[in-house]
Amino acid sequence: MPAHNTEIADALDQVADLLELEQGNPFRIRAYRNAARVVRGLGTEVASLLARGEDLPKVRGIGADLAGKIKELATRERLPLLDELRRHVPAIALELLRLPNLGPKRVKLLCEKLHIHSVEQLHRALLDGRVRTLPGFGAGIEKKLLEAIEERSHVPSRFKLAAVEGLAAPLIDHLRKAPGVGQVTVAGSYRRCQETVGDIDIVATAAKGPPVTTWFTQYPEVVRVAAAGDTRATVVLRSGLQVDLRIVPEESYGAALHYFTGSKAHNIAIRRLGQENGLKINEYGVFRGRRRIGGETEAEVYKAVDLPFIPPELRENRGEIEAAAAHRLPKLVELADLRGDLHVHSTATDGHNTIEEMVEAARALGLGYIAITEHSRHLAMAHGLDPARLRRQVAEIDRLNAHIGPFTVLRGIEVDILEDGKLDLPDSALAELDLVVAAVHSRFNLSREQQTERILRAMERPHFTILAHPTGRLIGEREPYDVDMPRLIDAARERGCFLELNAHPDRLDLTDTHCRMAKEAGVLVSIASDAHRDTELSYLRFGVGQARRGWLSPEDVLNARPLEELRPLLRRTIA
Ligand code: DGT
Ligand code: CA
Ligand code: CA
Repeated sequence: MPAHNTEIADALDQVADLLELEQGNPFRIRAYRNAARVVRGLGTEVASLLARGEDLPKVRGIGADLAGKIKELATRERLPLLDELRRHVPAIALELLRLPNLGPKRVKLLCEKLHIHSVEQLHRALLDGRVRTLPGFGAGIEKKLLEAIEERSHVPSRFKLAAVEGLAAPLIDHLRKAPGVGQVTVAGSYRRCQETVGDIDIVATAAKGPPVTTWFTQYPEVVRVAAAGDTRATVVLRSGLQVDLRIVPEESYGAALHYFTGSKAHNIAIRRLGQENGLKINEYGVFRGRRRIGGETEAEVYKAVDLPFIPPELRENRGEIEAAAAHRLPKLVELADLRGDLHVHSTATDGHNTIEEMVEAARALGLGYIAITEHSRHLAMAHGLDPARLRRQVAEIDRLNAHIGPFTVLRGIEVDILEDGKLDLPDSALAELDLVVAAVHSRFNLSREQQTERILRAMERPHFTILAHPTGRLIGEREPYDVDMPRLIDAARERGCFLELNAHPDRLDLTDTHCRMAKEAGVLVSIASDAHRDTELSYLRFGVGQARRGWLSPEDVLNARPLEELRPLLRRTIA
């Protein structure tokens, strides 16, 4: 894709900015600014001119050299000069240049007079009133900069659970080697298995805090130490993820873990229960007056308010405290409860491993069955199956089942739900299968009414078994399509079909609240990896975390059933 004139002009302006920061030749700087203005004002796109074999119009002040640079930019070639300048100029200057009202002159003043090395330092200098003392900075600019910085820092930048897992594991390994450290546990939203995490909160125990906080801030991935004291520290990792560490004595471990696991709403409710019983509950322990009566374990915190232990995934103050008090907490599903996986791809469509390889990986995880569910022909990009290819795959699966021993490959499909609610393959083809996973992969923007009707119509088909990733959302990338979930759940119950909880960490679709709705309606949920390669079968663990947040017990989970109990459930009787 060729560059637009505005992009070319921005690059030229950037060169001018950087030259100015570097105290370059004023004539050269002016030439680049002039060229930027000219390009911005041109009636035609430079790229189209070049594509037609024409040359740039002759403009005063744009010589052969600059014209050459403009052409390079138009065809998206990199400008070596710009790369070179970017390397020389300090990163903070580049960052400051992106703020409103800050050109090279003002950036230079900030860096040289106020020694600003980070946007946070600029923020502090603005708040202290130091910035407005500089020549050329008035109250108006001060206000605009403050607004821009504060708005920027309010933009929620949350990390997906799987990404945090990858970042937290080596950090925890590092912390376990800290001098004098005892327990090291990740608390916060990560421990509650929330689908995204704002920052990691770690609770550690040690008799002496300082050696541990020092060790923590020396972790090689740390790019910034935001705060460091004797018992707490906050750092930012190279990935941008913030980490809060709290160090407490062993006797406070349970109380601190409880406090920093949250959620805040759950904590507040528990603390209020304590107050009603004349207790003070904080991150150091449970106290009656000045006497500590517990806090070494989380169980002691709950016991103090006459409650059984509440699993972290439930701690959102969404009824778990009442349920605990009534001894009606669900026994939550665990990874080990899963017997199989009902949504798996292979090389026949867009997967990366053969069916045999997927079987081996599933066996290694302790599963007893998988369903091969390739895409159907409508998904041409994924090389989806038509009836003939599906028939061949079914024959291949039958052959495989005959010699793989105590493991079963179920014959499935991930069939597209077409816009009119029809399925992408005829009933005659679907009738040959053990199960039909049906999915919306197109027309995400239908109205709520149309989208709901579309899926309900698909559910009417006699072989429809499971609705895959029921809302189509991709966390942080694509909003869910608009659909009436309570109606889908009701329909699933009436028709004997099931909903999928897609465990891919970008999806986690169903949400926790929808899982709970399905459970209350008596609709079973299939926790499925949607694996496209053997390593992705382990995504099931994220699905289990989400299912636990949705209060699901093993009885609520379709694939927590052994094959002989599963089979009759997959057979629908609607004709
Ligand atoms: P996040 O980081 O946005 O994904 O969510 P959390 O839940 O990890 O929240 P965070 O990191 O701000 O705080 C960690 C825990 O600390 C939180 O879940 C509960 C506890 N906490 C934080 N602030 C307060 C507070 O003002 N009161 C109480 N009771 N607890 C708090
Ligand atoms: Ca957190
Ligand atoms: Ca935090």
